[in-house]
Parts: sequence; structure tokens; C-alpha cells
Amino acid sequence: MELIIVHEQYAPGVALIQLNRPKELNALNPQLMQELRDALHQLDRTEAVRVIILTGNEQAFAAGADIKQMAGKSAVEMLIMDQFSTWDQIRKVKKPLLAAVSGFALGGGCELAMMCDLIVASETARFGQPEIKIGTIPGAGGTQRLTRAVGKAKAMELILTGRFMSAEEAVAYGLAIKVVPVEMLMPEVLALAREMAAHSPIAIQLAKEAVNRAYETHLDEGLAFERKNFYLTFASEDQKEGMQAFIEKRKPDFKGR
Ligand code: DAK
Repeated sequence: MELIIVHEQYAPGVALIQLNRPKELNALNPQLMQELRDALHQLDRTEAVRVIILTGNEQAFAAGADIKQMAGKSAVEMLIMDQFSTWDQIRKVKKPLLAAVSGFALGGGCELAMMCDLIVASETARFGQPEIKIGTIPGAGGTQRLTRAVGKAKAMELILTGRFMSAEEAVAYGLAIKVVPVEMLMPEVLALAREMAAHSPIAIQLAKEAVNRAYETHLDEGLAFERKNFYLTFASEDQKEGMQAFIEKRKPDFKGR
């Protein structure tokens, strides 16, 4: 891995991936996206890892797809490159994926953060879909995910002007869950990750899947999906352990079985 740094054992049950093209503000070129996809795929299959954190550096989470690599491409070249399949695979990660965002999260960088399950922002975070300023539009889900996250009016403002949104605004509009001082970003995200990692990984996966369904389906279908996953937790040892531990007034010991 050249353009990302992977800490498989960042903390017990928690892995960390850091985007690492600092000179280019972590611009997302195809190589970086492939490395990210491969690392996520690997961590998703590693039993000891229960939660994954994705971060950048203080200047940038990611300032977008690499404009210099994209600029001269024709529509057909873009189609043949089929970069969407890499992005689609990232979307399929089963474990909780938490975005820790400082600095710029723009264009594809904002879209990547939104593909995570939640975003924690530092005070320096700036979110935006500035593609309009370079004569294009969001291509990796920005028009859909930003609109669902912040509502139509705010999404229209950001996408049609290309303006950036501060961390405070992002929290106010429901894009990020909280804003913290820069030095508190990793401790805060790690605390969240450890809390999740202590729960049954089976129940966590089924819950994540069910929440994501809320975006993809009508209420009736979403409720049916949730019900199926709810029943499925009763096939796990973790559910028996969790409920028995409650009755016996002790901490559960989840094995992921
Ligand atoms: N691409 C390439 N290089 C970038 C970059 C980017 N997106 N953003 C910054 N850089 C580079 C700059 O060119 C500069 O390099 P040098 O000139 O030093 O060689 C270096 O990073 C530092 O940037 P600046 O000198 O510009 O730094 P400033 O602090 O002055 O400004 C900035 C920071 C973030 C405001 C500015 O760099 C900026 O506006 N950057 C571009 C932001 C942007 O427009 N982002 C959206 C790009 S379009 C797709 C998936 C995704 C996408 C499309 C398709 N498929 C799966 C097919 C997504 C598209 C996009 O994201």
C-alpha cells in the first residue's frame, strides 16, 4: 500500500485506515481508491476487526477525485475505466465504517465520507460538492446522499453554488454527528468505535444492513427487512449471551457466533 496507511490493530477490535497523499490533499486517484477497496475488503474479512475508522490528515480528509488525472478523459474513456465498480465495492463493507474528518472533504472526498456509516468532524472540517465550479456535477453519489442527509434546499445550495459547509453547519444539518477540537477527533472516534466493537458483531452487521435499507426501500419493505434481521439475531449465541448477561446482571462476552 503506497497511498494509504493501514493499522489493523489500532485498538482492540478497531482498525484504522489513513488516506496518505498529503501533498495533493488526499486527492482520490484510481490507485488510492483500489488500495482503499482492497484494505477494506481485507479488514471486513478479518475476525479480530469489528469496526473500521477512515481518516485523512489535519489539512484534508480528501479534496475530491484527482482532477489532474480526470481532466483530459473522454466520456468513453471514463466509462471503460469503470471506476464506479471500485466505489461500489467500498459501499458493500459490512462492518461499521466511521469517518473522522478534519480539513477538506470535497467532491469525491465528501462522497466518500458520506459512504461511511457516520461522520465525526473536527472544527477545521469543510464539506462541499464543488464540482459545479469545474464544469461537472457530483458523480459518486453526492446529489443523492447529500440530499438525503441535509435535505433538498441545503443540498441545492451546496451543489449549485459549490460553497463549502463548516463543521458546525454539517452537524446542524445532520451530515456529521458531532464537531470536536482537532486534537480530540481521534480519541472521540475511537471511543465510539470501541463502544460498537464491544457489541455482538452479528447484531451490529444486521443492524447496519437494516438501517441502510431505510434509504433504499419503502417503509413496508424496510420494516419486513428489519424484522427478518431481528429474528436472525435469535439464531446467534451472542443474542443468548447478551440477554442472559442482562438477567444475571453481568457484562456480556460476545464471541461473534
Ligand atoms: N485533484 C488534484 N489535485 C488536487 C485536488 C484535486 N481534487 N485538490 C487539491 N489538489 C492539489 C493542488 O493542485 C495542489 O497541488 P500543487 O499545485 O501543489 O501541485 C495541492 O493539492 C494543494 O492544493 P492548493 O494549492 O489548491 O491548496 P489551497 O489550500 O489553496 O486550496 C482547495 C485547497 C481544496 C480549496 C483547492 O485545492 C481546491 O479547490 N481543490 C479542488 C476541490 C474540488 O474541486 N474537488 C472536486 C473534484 S471533482 C467518480 C468518483 C468521484 C468523482 C468523480 C467520478 N467515479 C467513480 C467515476 C468525484 C469528482 C470530484 O471530486
